[in-house]
Amino acid sequence: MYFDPEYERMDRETLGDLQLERLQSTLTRVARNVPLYRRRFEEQDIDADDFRSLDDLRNLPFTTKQDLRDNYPYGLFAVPMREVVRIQASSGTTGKPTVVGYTRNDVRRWARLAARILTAGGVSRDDLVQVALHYGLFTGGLGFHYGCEELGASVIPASSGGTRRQVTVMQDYRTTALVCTPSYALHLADTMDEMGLNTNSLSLRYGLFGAEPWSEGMRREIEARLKVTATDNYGISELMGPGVAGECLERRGLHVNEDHFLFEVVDPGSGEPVAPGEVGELVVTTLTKEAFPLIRYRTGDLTRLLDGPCPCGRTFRRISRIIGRSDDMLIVRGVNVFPSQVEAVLLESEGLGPHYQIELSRGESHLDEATVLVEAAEESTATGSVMLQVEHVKKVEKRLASELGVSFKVRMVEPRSLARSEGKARRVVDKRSL
Ligand code: DLL
Repeated sequence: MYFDPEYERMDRETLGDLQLERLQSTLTRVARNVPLYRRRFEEQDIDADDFRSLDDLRNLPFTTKQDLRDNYPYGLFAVPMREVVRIQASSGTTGKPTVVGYTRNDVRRWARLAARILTAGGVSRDDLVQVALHYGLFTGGLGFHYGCEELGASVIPASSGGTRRQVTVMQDYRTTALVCTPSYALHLADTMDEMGLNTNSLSLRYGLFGAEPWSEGMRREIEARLKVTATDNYGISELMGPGVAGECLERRGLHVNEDHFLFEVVDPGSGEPVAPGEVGELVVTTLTKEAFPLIRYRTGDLTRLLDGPCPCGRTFRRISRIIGRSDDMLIVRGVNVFPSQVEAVLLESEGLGPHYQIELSRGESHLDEATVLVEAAEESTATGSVMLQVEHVKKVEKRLASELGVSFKVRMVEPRSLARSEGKARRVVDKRSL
């Protein structure tokens, strides 16, 4: 039931002492080894040795995604490259993804935290776990894979895609636990229907899902169709990947691995802590990461802290499901996309005006469908043939797919046909009902 009972059930006072001790040593290390932190601490007269209480955390500056971009690729590493045994990156998007390094200890700890989350979701060494998340720079596949091995479960590294093959593997290998994104779980269920397969003939019992937003409604549908107990898992590559927080079988919020991460919830505008239980932006400080420690990292994810004991016996605090994002990053089929990246491609393409809108929907297949409506440039409609327009559209679709790592459909519309706004443009219409 617990993978690390001595930590997962630690009394809160001892946990607080452990967190403070680990925070102090993290602060000392980043001040010594990471120029960005050394500079900031000096500027603000922060001395790691003065840290006496976890409440002092709020005096430290935030780290933002922009800081990570400015220091691309290795500028925030706190150890020499010879200590780094693994490189991962934030999902899919090109431009400047965030590169994350892991020491041997980081990889070991990551495996243990993933094993905790798997255990909390019902998986044991008796299970056959099909990991249908991408293996590669994305942290999902490898993160869960190492967690399964650490736990002693039998891992089936199916990776993502090849949906019919996934179903065949699930049936033939008698998979008992499935790990993937929630939208892919529904796509698998649809494919099973198409293949005429009765899910009762499968051996599935547990499903661990994450990497994208989903809802209780989606959970019910996945559980009913795949006959699994479904749990939610939160992670983010900058911090580690999966293994940061996850639900236990009570499914009353996601337990945070608090011995390795400090969570705060702040008002995205003011940066001040919100009242207990209020929704705000999740800010995380790593307590044990060696290669890539982060201090007060603004995740952009909106959630709230849930206090009070959980009947499962774990003492770690919980967060609610991720409610949304404070910035404009979109997650399309698990790939992070910023509207600004779409815009950059459109603006460089011939025959297109600058006005566009991104529409997101979830089709019958349950997979995200992304369409960019873009106005034809006035001059191109005056002079251009339909054939030429079709050609432009195809070119742009190709560029978008290669720049973003996920396909977007492009629909050219009449000049001046998209709604204009007097304030901020509404660039994204999200019709995905979760
Ligand atoms: O998605 C790590 C992961 C892999 C987590 C597999 C769980 C399972 P990134 O690609 O860096 O890392 O994307 C991180 O995805 O900031 C959230 O916005 C979103 N996200 C992750 N888990 C959840 C979740 C992985 N359970 C970004 N619910 C985060 C809602 C989630 N959003």
